[in-house]
Amino acid sequence: MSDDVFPVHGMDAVVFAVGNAKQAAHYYSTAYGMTLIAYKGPETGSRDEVAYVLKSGGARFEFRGAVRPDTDLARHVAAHSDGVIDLAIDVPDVEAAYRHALAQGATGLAEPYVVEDDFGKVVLAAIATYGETRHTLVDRSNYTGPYLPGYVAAKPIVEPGRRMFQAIDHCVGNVERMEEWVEFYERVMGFTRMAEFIGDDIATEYSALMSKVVADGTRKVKFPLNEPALAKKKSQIDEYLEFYGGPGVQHIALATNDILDTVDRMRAAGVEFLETPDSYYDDPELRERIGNVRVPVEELKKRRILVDRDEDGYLLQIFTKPVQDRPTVFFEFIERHGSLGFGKGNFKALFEAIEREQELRGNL
Ligand code: TYF
Ligand code: FE
Repeated sequence: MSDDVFPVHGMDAVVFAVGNAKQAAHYYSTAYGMTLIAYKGPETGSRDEVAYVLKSGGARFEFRGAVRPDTDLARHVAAHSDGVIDLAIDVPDVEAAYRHALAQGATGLAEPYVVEDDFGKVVLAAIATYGETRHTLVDRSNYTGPYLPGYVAAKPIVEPGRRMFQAIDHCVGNVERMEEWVEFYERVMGFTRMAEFIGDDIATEYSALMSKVVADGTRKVKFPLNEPALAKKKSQIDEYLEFYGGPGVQHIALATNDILDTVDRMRAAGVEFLETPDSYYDDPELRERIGNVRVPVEELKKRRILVDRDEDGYLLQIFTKPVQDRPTVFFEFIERHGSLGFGKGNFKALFEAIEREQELRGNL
């Protein structure tokens, strides 16, 4: 028995609105090792937009592109550039989740509805979250098709190789008032605050942001929320808000079992990562702080992978540079060994690396 007011199974998909979905599908296939599984477009009866659905293990991304100019999707891309429009959540009961959310004050964007084809049926509904982002609530437990009715199965763009990540670990939002959105997830989804946060102590010293994390009861869906903090320097969150044109998804963290291999192959494919300075690895306190990890620090240093330990275990993590023209959305790769945290011990080094990039862009 569970008294969870808003049970979830996990993330269903991250949906991106992009200027060129065809090329995005190619990039995420060749550089992120993802596999194209489904498609819709004019040839399949979708007149106004194309969509490419890619997966890597249990992680699913959808890239949507406008075929016609005067559509909401085209407007979204013009306003925000490439970005995340939907953090879709897999729930056991869409109707119950949607009713609960609305009763708790959420804005409904789509009443529960059923879509069907020969593969079965899917129940969907949608609620609004920060900025122009939404949460589609999905129950696909009675569906065996490639993605959703309306999409056809598609062949991989390149020969599928070893995958580079297997799950969505967490999805981070940049907002103007973090506490407002923490309370939103507590109230609307019954999520709870996780221990890790960046308070104004760390904020004023070097991060220039405040951050809190909410998660569902099973910790399968984790949403950190950042807000800009007044610090010595212009906040990276302000830079995001300015260039994205409002609140939105800042980064998606992807779980990998072999971050060394992931980084090696992604770098070889041309993916750019934040550069951590040598001093991070040469600091004698690092080895003390992290204790025994599965690889020598030298191997981490070679690849600029960060490491952090807490009472539950340790984690390895690395961040890409922004993946579109604007300094907005980026990715994190994370290999967890017991730790449930987000790399608190790395915040200083991480935010300094981000600020070096901000400075190069003339935005500091
Ligand atoms: O998701 C997190 O909280 C960590 C830390 O701009 C973090 O990845 C927080 C803010 C940020 C980059 C990383
Ligand atoms: Fe993160």
